[in-house]
Amino acid sequence: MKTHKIITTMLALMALVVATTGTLYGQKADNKTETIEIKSSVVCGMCEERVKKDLAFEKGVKDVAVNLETKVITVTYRTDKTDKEKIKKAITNIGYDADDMMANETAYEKLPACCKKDAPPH
Ligand SMILES: [Cu+2]
Repeated sequence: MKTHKIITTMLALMALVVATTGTLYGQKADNKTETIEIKSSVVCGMCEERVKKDLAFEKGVKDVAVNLETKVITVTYRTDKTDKEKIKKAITNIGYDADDMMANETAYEKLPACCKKDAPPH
């Protein structure tokens, strides 16, 4: 009977340790995010959808917002998984400028005409 109680207590303590460690680790990972703003060349809602969809698959990216008026892409990412340069590169590979980085030419050519830089606002 006594042994049983000790084992139960030990199991309970172990569960507590695991739970606590898990929580601490989770918080630590959550704290390692950064939000950046990247000036881009998005034109319309299609661009917005395209950028959001493609960046969602990019490693470490947690959240993407596109402001079509200011042409700024706001990205929240995990600093332990990726960095600003990689995200900018990913944006250029979709066919859009990212700050000082120019859009990948091949990707840009594949964009519909309405989504190109020189397209009138619509
Ligand atoms: Cu577009």
